[in-house]
Amino acid sequence: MELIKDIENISEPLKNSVVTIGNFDGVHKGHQYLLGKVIEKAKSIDGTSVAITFEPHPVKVLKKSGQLPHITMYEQKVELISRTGIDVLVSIPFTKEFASLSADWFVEDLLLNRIGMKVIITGEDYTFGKGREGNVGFLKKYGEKYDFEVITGDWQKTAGTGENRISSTIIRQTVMDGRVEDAVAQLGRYYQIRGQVVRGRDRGGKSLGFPTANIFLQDELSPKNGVYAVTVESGSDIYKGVANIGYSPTFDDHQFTVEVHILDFNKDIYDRTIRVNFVSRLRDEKKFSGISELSDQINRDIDKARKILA
Ligand code: RBF
Ligand code: MG
Repeated sequence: MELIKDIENISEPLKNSVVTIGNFDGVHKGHQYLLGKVIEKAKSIDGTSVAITFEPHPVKVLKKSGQLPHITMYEQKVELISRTGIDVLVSIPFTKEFASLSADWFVEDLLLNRIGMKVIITGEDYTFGKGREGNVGFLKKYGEKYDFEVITGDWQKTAGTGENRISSTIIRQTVMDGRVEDAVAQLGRYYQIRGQVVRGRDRGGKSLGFPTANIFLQDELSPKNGVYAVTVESGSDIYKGVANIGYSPTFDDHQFTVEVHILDFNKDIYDRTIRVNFVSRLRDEKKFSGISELSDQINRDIDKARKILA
């Protein structure tokens, strides 16, 4: 896959390009289905499959309270889109200025002149350009004038099962509820977070007997507080682990942490970026009467996790 971060770098229009546009947060089954359609169509006309996305997420730029936890941070999103087999990913830096460009500019300058669009595949409710003046009707009118095809569908529904649509909003809720097992069906993989290992209170190893890697999250969505069976990826290595998300109420820290105890592991991984895949929710976080009660419980968590991850 070719990643284009600056549209000025597209010197000549891409060949017979089949385009889709979206935020693709999560690159979930609905996105995967749509991207598959784009690839299939591009093959049929000997063309180029193109996904256009925005970074950062437009909501963060346009809304005052622009807080939206990401299902996938940028790097994971790019990796996942690349894995679908899309030829070109155009990642447009989303700014207020970009948002103020007209729908005419968007189609003529960006999609036709730069990207060489021959086909666009979008959702039925897709809108774009300043004040959302661009929509499917707008595209179809342009399509007749400039000879490109507009294909629309309710992809989130088609990709779902029965009445269950697949959407980023639904997945955010699923993860926030701690239902990480259900997220698998919607994402087509385990829910993952990525972050740098930072120094914690050094209590886990020394007094509890279970050292943990504390993970610094940017604005990535964290599953509901509690304890989970996880796998941990560090570079090309993969390990089993148990994660705890929350405030460690047994102690009086009142500090939110995402931490993972990696099984059968004793390396120093400070400052490394690790990836944590949530396989199964084990329990709620609890306040224990003392360190030994908590450590007994963590031993049971580990036994359970070993069985689940075996
Ligand atoms: N702390 C709690 O106060 N209550 C818990 O239920 C709890 N469960 C945990 C489960 C696991 C698998 C792990 C690794 C940690 C857990 N902790 C819990 C956090 C623990 O207090 C913390 O790792 C140490 O205090 C070091 O910061
Ligand atoms: Mg994530």
